[in-house]
Amino acid sequence: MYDFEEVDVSRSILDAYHGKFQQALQSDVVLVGAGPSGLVAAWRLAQNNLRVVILEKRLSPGGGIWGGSLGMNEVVVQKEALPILQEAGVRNRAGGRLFTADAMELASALCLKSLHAGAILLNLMMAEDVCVRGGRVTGVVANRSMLGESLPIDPIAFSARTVIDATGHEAYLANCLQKRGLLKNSLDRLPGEGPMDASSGERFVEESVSELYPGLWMTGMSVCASMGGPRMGPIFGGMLLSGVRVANMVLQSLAGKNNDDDHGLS
Ligand code: 48F
Repeated sequence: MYDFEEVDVSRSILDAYHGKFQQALQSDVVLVGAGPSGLVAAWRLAQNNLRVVILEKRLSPGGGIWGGSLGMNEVVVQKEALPILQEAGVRNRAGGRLFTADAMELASALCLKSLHAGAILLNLMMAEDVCVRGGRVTGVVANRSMLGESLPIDPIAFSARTVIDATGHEAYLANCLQKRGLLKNSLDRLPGEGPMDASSGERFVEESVSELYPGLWMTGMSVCASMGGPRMGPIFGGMLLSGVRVANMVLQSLAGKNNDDDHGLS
């Protein structure tokens, strides 16, 4: 007979989850979306001692990785992304001019790497909106997935120094700003993705990583969806490289802000 009762199980969950939730309420970086780009960015940022929170609306993190292409659970990457696979301990196979890896292995490894680096991942957490103060994104408003859509339940705010939109094809946070006319372009809606051009898309998703609005950075497919880059289909190297790039740019930007604060410029 084990020495515990049901109430001990319930209390353990509540204590641990609420501890995690408390910590998540205020952080350096909130990332919305736990696909390949978001997980790699979270891993890199947490590795650099930032307080990182990932909000994912689905039950399972991993985004589009699991399904590979047509449900064939292999992902394709180009050689430029191999160092990321190697660092994550993901095995790969050469296949012509490209390389493949098991989709399950990649999704699991990226989750584990970001968590072990210190990121907090809250699943079933749907970002509904952004917080904007003084012309800067200062956080994310989120609700329990499905609850917010079906019942009159108010969301909760997660504050951060920087927010990253890693919501993939939805570019959800960028759209929140766009529909209110807060982005510089005067379009009614974001340009959306262009037609497929795999190699140009892969370049675009990495090279066009940027701060779309003060405090809001874009990575992964949301870069293409918000800036009109080509789609690229089932190749994932660009997503991983885009995650590394946004992490490096955010680190640089936050380091600059720390220096400004040190010099009384904030
Ligand atoms: O779609 P997703 O995997 O984004 P990504 O990192 O990678 C794109 C590739 O998977 C693939 C591709 C490869 O060539 O084109 O599509 O850009 O992951 C996005 C994650 O964001 C979550 C969504 O459930 C998914 O796991 N997500 C989207 N909107 C929200 C969200 C939201 N409003 N709140 C929370 N999570």
